[in-house]
Amino acid sequence: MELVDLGYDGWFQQKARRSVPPECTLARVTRVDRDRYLVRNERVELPAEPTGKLLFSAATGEDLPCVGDWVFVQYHNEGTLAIIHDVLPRKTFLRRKSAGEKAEYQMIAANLDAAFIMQSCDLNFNLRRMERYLVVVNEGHVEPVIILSKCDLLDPEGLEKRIAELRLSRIEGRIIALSNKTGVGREAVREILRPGKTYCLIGSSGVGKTTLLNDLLGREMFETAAVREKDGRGRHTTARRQLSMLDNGALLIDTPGMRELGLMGVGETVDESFSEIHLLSKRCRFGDCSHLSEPGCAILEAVKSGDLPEERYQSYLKLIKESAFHEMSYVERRKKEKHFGRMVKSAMKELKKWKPSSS
Ligand SMILES: Nc1nc2c(ncn2[C@@H]2O[C@H](COP(=O)(O)OP(=O)(O)OP(=O)(O)O)[C@@H](O)[C@H]2O)c(=O)[nH]1
Ligand SMILES: [Mg+2]
Ligand SMILES: [Zn+2]
Repeated sequence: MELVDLGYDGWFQQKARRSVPPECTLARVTRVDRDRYLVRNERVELPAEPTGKLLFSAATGEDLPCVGDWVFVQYHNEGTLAIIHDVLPRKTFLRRKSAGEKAEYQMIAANLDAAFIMQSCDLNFNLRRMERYLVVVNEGHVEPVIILSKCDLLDPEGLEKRIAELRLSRIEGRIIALSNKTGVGREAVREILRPGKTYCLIGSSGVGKTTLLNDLLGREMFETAAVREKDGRGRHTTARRQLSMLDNGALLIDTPGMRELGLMGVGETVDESFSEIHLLSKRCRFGDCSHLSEPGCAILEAVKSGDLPEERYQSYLKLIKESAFHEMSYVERRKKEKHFGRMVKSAMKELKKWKPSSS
């Protein structure tokens, strides 16, 4: 096997040339389990540990190696342990806000060619959540592919309706209806997977990410578990992020189901995910329009005239609010939260006056 088979290309080569630590060679991180790592080189997959220097110089979790990263390693103990000295810059990435008050990120995976955002057709289906995932994927410059899994649980009309709902929310890109049970959609997924390219499965616990991976591998390599009967929620079966190589040479990363996708978009990303609103905003009378109450606000006018679905406007506000907050300190945030909440409330009230039919 060569490094190109593991996804290495000219982009990384150029980055690597700049900064090779002495006596180091390249490997790719294939598993992260808390502070334990596996890396893979041309020959083997083996355990790895970051140097103390790398650990202690990491300002945030983002600076630590994550699955999919290219790293510089030195081999020890007769080649049975790799010591990670440095992480190459990331071409693309997925990251989420860490728990806690500080505005910090946690890496999910790096150097992906596409991300499969999976939602199941049952109770898990949720447009707002989909929008959040898309923001995260866009922000990391990763191409999204939406998978609606467990489509065997829904009749064809129901499925059409869900897809229409996604499209109505201006969610573009590929949508694949998949059933791991009947095999519907599996070929469509397979067709996307290219040798030497890296893909990642993300989505709530229990939607069938690992089941799909096992199917593609052709064997029950990783554990799966039934969802809870009472609410259809998953049991957080997958505990670590793991990269596997499929028979055709594609690289697929399975991730643990995320509880709540902390979002830390920059304004730009929100604009990308809400491109039609972003376009409208250029026609607002004031350059710094908050789109809440200003006269001449093109966005509010579009909502009033019905050109822009009110739902869509609300999720835009929600995202803007969240992303703006992350750039503030905690105390600032607490203050603004109240203020912003009041402004949204009064803007909504205004709209109701204009459009009594909408709710
Ligand atoms: N009906 C139906 N059930 C499915 C399908 N795909 C997966 N399941 C079932 O859903 C349950 C959860 O599947 P997993 O593959 O473990 O889900 P996961 O997304 O990996 O969940 P976490 O690892 O917890 O994040 C299992 O009981 C699967 O058999 C499907 O297409 N249709
Ligand atoms: Mg799993
Ligand atoms: Zn405006």
